Amino acid sequence: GDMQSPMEGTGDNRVNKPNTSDQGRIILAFSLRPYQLTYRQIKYFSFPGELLMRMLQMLVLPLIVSSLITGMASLDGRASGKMGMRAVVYYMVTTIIAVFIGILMVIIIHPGKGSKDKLHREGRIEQVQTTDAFMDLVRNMFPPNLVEACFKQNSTGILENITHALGTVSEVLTFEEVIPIPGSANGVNALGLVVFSMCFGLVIGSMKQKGRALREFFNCLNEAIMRLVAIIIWYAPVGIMFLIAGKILEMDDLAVMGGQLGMYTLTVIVGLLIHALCILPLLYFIVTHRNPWAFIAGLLQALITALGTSSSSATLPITFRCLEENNGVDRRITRFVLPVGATINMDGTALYEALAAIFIAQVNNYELDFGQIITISITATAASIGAAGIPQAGLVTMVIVLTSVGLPTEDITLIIAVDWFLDRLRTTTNVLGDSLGAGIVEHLSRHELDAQDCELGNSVIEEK
Ligand code: DAS
Repeated sequence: GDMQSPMEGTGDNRVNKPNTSDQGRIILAFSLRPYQLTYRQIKYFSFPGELLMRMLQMLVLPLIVSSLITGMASLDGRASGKMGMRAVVYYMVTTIIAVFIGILMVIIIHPGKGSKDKLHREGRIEQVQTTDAFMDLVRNMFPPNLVEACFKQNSTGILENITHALGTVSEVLTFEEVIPIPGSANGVNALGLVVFSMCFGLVIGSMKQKGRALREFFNCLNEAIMRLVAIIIWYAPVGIMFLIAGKILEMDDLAVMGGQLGMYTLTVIVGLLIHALCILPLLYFIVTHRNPWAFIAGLLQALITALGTSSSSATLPITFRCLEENNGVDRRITRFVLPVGATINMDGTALYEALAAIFIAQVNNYELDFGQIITISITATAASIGAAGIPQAGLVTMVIVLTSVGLPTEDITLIIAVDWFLDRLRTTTNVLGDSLGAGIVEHLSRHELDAQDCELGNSVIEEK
């Protein structure tokens, strides 16, 4: 209910009469709507939100690196191997379930009726080969230059071309001046940094006495970054309020909620809700026998931040705080699992990509056979792993999914108009999946953690 209210506002053909129930929910934005602010005024208005986004992004890089290195260094090889396996199994299982729900929903609800007259259809986007895209994914795991990896993804450039093409065919993507356009030079190569930090952490962990200075350095760095996070937390509610309110003010320009697009939006929402509010909590309950809602309640701030920023990597600092402070998850787990999860585990994105690809097939009256649906499931999974945790990254990697079954990639423009909104919801699902995963991995790893506590005894206390 709450999530849908902003969309209802766009449905009534740019009538600026604010809907009373919406007004009650997000008072600030809706009471300003009748004033018809200009684009510039809206940007000024959402400035406090932009600042929050920048502060969070500022911390992400040192946070990923320091937490992974310390996390890996404080575990012995055997323990980290086991935990890593558990995390990877959890990521795979939940992502596959998410894809399955997405496919099921879009087939049952069938939002796309074959139609000749498309909403917009201009511009051609270069075709991308699935193999090239897969190679880009692996290529990014091994950045040739670590400094460059801090601000740039390595790619054959194919995805970047597509991003530019998308930017020109759509007003919507260029709209997001506050937030970097996906695939642009602003993206951190998180995957590459994750791989490097994990290996580096493992190595200095095994270096005994010699590695001590480095271990202490990164541990201390991590501690300091988390203290900065604690400061930003105070500002976060204000920033998020302005981020969301600013977006609601912009919405008049996006009033394209036609029947098909409306149904499509609804289908994605239903799919995400089923995954986030039924499947994931159930899984958490089955594994841990603990109350998932109490756990989720502790995550509320992270979930709202995800909704406000539409970036799981910008939300990462808050996710850390919520899990460690509110839910008491062991730091050895969060440091290890969260940066990896935020980078590769994106249930919401996987669900969305499979669903959107089939929607595009439906609109084109294109019958998909069973093999093609399997192909979509596999490529949607890969595309969600490859998507960076930045706004609308999933829209760009969807090119891989569409190409794999020969669907027209320029039809991404059909769904661009609502993507900013769906992006927020899928990002929230992504963050929820990562967080419940940390809880589950902690539960499964409790014996190793206990054993390590006894074994290391004093040295653990000393490092803390
Ligand atoms: N918004 C992204 C995230 O941070 C992913 C996406 O675009 O689907 O999770």
